[in-house]
Amino acid sequence: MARAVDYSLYLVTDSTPAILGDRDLVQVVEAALEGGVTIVQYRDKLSDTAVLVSTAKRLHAVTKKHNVPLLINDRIDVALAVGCEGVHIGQDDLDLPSARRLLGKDAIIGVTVSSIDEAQTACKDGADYLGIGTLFATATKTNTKDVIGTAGTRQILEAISTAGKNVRTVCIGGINASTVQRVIFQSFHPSKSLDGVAIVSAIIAAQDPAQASKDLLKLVKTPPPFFTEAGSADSRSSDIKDAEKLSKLVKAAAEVVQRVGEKTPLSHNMTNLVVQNFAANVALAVGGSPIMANYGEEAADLAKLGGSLVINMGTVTPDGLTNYTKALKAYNLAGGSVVFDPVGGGATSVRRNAIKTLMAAGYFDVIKGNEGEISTVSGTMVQQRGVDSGPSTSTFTEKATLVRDLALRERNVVVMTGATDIISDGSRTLAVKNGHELLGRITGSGCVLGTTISIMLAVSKEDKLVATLAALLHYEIAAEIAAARSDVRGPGTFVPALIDELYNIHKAAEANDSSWLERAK
Ligand code: 3NM
Ligand code: MG
Repeated sequence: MARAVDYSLYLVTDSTPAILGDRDLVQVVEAALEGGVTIVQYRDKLSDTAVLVSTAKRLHAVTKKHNVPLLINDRIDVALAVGCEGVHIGQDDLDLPSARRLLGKDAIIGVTVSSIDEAQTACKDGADYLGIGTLFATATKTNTKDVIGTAGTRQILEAISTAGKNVRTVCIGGINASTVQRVIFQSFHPSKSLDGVAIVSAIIAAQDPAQASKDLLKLVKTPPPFFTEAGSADSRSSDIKDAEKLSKLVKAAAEVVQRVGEKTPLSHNMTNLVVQNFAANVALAVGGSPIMANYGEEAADLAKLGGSLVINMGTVTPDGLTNYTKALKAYNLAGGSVVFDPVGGGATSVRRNAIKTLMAAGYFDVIKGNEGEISTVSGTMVQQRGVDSGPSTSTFTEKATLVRDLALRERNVVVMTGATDIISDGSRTLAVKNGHELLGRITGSGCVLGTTISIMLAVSKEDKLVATLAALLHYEIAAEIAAARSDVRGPGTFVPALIDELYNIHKAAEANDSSWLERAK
């Protein structure tokens, strides 16, 4: 009978001074076991064989006391000498069938994999578990092959969901308290999920390895603050065309707009120089409370106020990027929603890199952009001119697929703005045809939509798609009403009229009047 191994919090050791310091490895591991690590791998690339064996024996004594398996990295001989529970082998180590022959069927054998191919082979050869990585670039191991992110991890999980049904999985690389919940959440595949996470430095290098392990285990066992049932569906359903479903969503959106009036949610904007004032006015007009704060250190305090954050990288700088990253982590930790507006994302290599940095630094509840920006975020190279969307050659279906797949990949909501806007949370994809041509004639009209989305999100955490729809409808219907006013003669007069009409809709919704929504299309 196969033993039931708990992979939830998998500790991989490191004896280098940079990580272990001058502490005794066995004491550090014992503290980690007291904190709750569920399996231990002794990984030591430096010591001589005799030291490996004696350290492994001491480690085995403490892991046995905690009833936790001990595996040895790479060295089958050491595992045999110690009589511990198994080994972990990399792609350049002894092959799995040979390791199995040497260790027998009861040994736990895990394999490092970084591609679908490697994962399928390891499953076929009878691995007990896979260590999937490298998840994020890490200073602990610099000679790793590929950084695959949560998206790559999920592709591997999907690929082995049948043949590797009984093979357990952990991921590894750059996992710590600020990334662990998102890693589990975003790697999730409905037909195969991770069994745990493997960690080196966040435990071994921690001041207090027991407390660090305890905190990590708790985070592993708790869904992240940004988790919602809505949109965590498992199927790639097609666009919603069913009139009844659509009208339900529009009704839910009306309730969101109304709720803003009761809550006056905070919208924390880290936005570009061009739109600061406009965005603050729009936030007020739609019933929110704006704060334009670009200093990342403030975010931890602001994130506790129940509002949302907008990260708009319209005028990105190195300092700005550091500030965005800090704020993103603070909101992820506090459970405040974050909207990402990757302005001009495809325009320069600096911006493409900024997108990569931010996407790796935290979780975005909503990503909003034009076609070029969304393509860049999803990884397609698009050379943009300035920050406006370039000419489009893709069909509506191609765009909708791009939006849906990105939402599935990130497990969030993606909005692609355009003459027809496309919104998806991966399982529900909708098109919104409201809006007016004058929105394309003023600056920042997309940026302030991001601000509007942030306000709706703060009062509709349970359904981010509905929040996003509410923002689009509120904003674009206001634009239509404003453009039709007799006092609007062009872009200049359109801006104040737009602010007025945003406010009028907010006031109407507050008074339970949803007649403005009759224009929704
Ligand atoms: N293997 P940390 S990454 C041991 O990608 C190891 O296979 C990796 O260290 C792989 O938790 C890694 O400190 C080091 O980032 C992970
Ligand atoms: Mg190895």
